[in-house]
Amino acid sequence: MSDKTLWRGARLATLDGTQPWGWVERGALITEGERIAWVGPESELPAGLAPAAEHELGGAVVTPGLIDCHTHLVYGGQRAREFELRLHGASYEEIARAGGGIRSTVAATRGADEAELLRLAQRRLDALLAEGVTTVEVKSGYGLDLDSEARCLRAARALQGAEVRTSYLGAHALPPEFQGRQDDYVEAVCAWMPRLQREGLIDAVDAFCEGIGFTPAQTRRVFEAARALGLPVKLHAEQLSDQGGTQLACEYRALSCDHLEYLSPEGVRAMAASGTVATLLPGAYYFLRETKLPPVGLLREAGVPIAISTDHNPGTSPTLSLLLMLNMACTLFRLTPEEALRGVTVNAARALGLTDRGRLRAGQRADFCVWDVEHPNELSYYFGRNPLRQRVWGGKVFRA
Ligand code: DI6
Ligand code: FE
Repeated sequence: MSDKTLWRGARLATLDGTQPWGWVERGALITEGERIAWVGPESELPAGLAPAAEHELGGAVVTPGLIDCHTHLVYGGQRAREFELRLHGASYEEIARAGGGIRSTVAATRGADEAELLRLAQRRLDALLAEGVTTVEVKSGYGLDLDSEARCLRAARALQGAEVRTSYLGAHALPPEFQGRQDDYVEAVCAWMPRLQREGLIDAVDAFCEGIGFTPAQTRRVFEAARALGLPVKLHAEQLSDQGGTQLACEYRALSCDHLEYLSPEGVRAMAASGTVATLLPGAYYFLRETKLPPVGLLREAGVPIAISTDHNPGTSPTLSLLLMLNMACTLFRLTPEEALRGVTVNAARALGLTDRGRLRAGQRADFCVWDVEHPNELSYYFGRNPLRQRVWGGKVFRA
């Protein structure tokens, strides 16, 4: 008895091959267990196939499962009050310097146990799943001591419904107990790393290189510690100012540099040379009312792969809609709808160091979405509408 499942009557955006969208007008897919066994035009389906199950999709669009490659999903509390203060005139940086901002979330996170952190994060993840997310990256960075960072990473690992990749972001902000001792804190972040890795809690190491975050020299310390453990790195870089963090991250062959509004032409060249993905975060750009655009034209010309993500976090991007980010990537950053879709699939996979997902191709994971649209450009066109019909994760079907 075959355990193959046949999906037919699909309009496929495979994002594979040389056609725009990797388009197949009358397509079919065969899945076997967690993998895609075959993809192509329905007219070329292998003969003698006896699938155990068959789905007729009636012309619905199928894309790879969506990948949200930059989130801070695990934290306590929320920051609507800070949003209000900003509307009364305070800036994000002023609030951060006055001990609010990230630090207020740190206090709420430290006060929550693992079960509570998991419950809150699962609710947030469920919103992402409802729009077709099948892989999500989750950062720590609101615990800022060994136990609290471990608790957050364990909660991330325990999330259900999508594959989770974790990033250790100990160097996110300075915790109050290290006030005036930034270098000591960076040493502590490095010292905790092997213990967290031994517990299987770290897939990559991240840092916030910024005037209100950590200096390039401190970021380098963190990256050295990661390299010594064989862990890949990524970086919050050039979000509020140009610190040259990107060039530094590229020395360490970073998987991705994220935000990048203030990225310089030298930074773009460094990314192209190291094969680093540019992860753009339109939610944070929008919510901070940033006006400096990331250098999309230069990134494109240099052939730097562009990913798009929610950056879900309570301070600068409280969105839980990756589809809305597709629209914003187009309206605010002028990406094309195809670039935007590649940004939440194949390039997002690459930003996580994953090569087994992000396209519809034989051998890839059977992670895909069935959409009630006629063309995948509609995914970027609507905002505030969710046309997901089915989400298939590891070959298993979840209805929207
Ligand atoms: N950049 C951001 O936009 C978030 N973290 C970071 O490094 C903001 C985090 C927060 O305000 O809680
Ligand atoms: Fe972030």
